[in-house]
Amino acid sequence: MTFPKDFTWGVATSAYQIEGAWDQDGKGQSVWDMACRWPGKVVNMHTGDIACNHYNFYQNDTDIISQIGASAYRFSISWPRVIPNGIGKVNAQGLDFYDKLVDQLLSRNIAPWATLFHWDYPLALFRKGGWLNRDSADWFAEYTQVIVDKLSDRVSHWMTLNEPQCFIGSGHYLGSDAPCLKLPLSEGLLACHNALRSHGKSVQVIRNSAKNKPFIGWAPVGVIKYPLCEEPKHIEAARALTMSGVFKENPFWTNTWYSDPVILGQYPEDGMQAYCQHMDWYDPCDMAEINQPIDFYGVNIYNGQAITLDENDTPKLLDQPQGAPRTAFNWDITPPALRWGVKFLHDRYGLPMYVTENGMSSHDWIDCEGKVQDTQRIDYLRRYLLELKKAVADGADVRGYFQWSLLDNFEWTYGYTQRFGLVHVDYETQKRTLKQSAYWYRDVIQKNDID
Ligand code: GCO
Repeated sequence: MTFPKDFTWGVATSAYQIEGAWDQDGKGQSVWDMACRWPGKVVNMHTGDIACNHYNFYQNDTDIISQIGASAYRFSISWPRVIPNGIGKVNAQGLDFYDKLVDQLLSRNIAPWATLFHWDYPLALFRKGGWLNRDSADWFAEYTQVIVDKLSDRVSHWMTLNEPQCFIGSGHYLGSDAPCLKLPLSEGLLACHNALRSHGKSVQVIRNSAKNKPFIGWAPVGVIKYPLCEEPKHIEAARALTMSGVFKENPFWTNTWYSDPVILGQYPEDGMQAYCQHMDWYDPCDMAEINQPIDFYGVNIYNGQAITLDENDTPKLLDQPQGAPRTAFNWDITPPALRWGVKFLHDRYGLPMYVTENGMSSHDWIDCEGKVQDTQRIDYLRRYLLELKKAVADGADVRGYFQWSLLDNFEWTYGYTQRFGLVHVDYETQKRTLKQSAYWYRDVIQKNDID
């Protein structure tokens, strides 16, 4: 069995991680510009000031995408590049960049898949309270309108928010990611609620005013528990844990707290029971605003945790065995997370599924012959894609896969220490070198299958 006909094979990036040009042509600052200047927040005080300088190299980079043969490119739009203060005056030059990027992609037959928010929140709006401010949903709708007016004659594929689990959980509760807030649970939940309201308003704007019929989704993290053994009771235990609305270590690390409101119109019951005492601000009337029909479920999956049942059928979370494969990030390599994650989410929400991110960091370098021999990445992608095929065989409506990432790039608080690209970037010279994995992925795309 191959992948479905017309399967979307893509590559993904995000604005702050690759664009650089942090103050070029009237761009405003984002909370990541702030965090990068805050000692102790980002390793070695690395910044996205220059990154891959994609803002000035985008033509070259779109050539590379077509060399790889990807039929789709997932990129994000920098809100403060387009509207420097987040609301109000539009920066025509910033908007123009995305206009030209989209034209370049289309001229190469690459479908643009635009993410509206991948974490680079306008600093000016953060100073007004950011996601804690109830008006943030209107701000996001205003920004969405500007983008839709400019691009929707050519862009049909839209994602609203990328990984709310991270920019809320890590950004507003754990305090690691920008804007680096360690808020009490009540305020973290409020920021989350407003982000979900923003998603809903943004969907409405796209739906009501896009010039081309839009295909709208979003890209949360997949928080995945998967069964080691394929017996039904193990599968159901893994499913139940994957769908838990409550996690002790980090209450924001769940699927259902985000996706149930968006797709089913209510917060999950277990989460509500655990958190409602922290939600004195909660107004159930907001749920209708959050719960707008969407067309697909995008999910970012890098790994998951295996589970088993003990002799009393109580589920037990398992650590990977000692010495098991790990990425340069020290993340577990757990290919079945992709199969089960996609299947469980498809079963619960019934939407067409796209893997909007999957990939690994490794310590890649250019060898004496000028090649980047990233055989580990090839093996990683092969194993995960074989598992994705099983999800297809299980009956999940999987329509596409976006490899993270096209280019080595700025990995948030880890700066440039993690290379996730199919393409190596020399940050001194900005020279791009296709890694062996890029050629391997090109062959997968051509065959629509894996050897
Ligand atoms: C995302 C991601 C990317 C990361 C990737 C690897 O979280 O959507 O944060 O921006 O670079 O996940 O960590």
